Amino acid sequence: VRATTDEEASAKAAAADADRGAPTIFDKIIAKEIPSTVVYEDEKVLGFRDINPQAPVHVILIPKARDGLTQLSKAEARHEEILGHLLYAAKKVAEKEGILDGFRVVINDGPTACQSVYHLHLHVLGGRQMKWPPG
Ligand code: D5M
Repeated sequence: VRATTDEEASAKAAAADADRGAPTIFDKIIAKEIPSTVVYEDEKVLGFRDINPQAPVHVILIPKARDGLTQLSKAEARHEEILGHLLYAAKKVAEKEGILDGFRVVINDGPTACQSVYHLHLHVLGGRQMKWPPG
């Protein structure tokens, strides 16, 4: 049995909280109870700078209403519209941030992928040469 990293352990704890329907830090960001640097906002989604950026541009894009969408694997038919809205918003973020020439959109799903916040979110990354495969 290999050692579990801190990141894996906290991802598992967060998934357990999500199963109980617990709110996340993103609810506080949406309510402006904690500060964030907003780069994109419309009636349905909010985009703000990641607190721990992995690239010169690293924006987190979330639906304002979680509506059961703790992670992509919980998506249901009713979420189709917001999922499309988020992806198109990711393009608008890339445009606003000047990285349309090359950017990456990531969704970490579940503890195995090290998802740490259980409110669906897209990572929009760019501003440097990206590598493949990701870690
Ligand atoms: O990514 C969750 C991301 O959320 C991770 O990259 C850090 C970011 N994060 C967490 N808290 C904050 C605050 N308060 N402001 C901005 N960004 C934040 P995951 O895919 O779940 O690993």
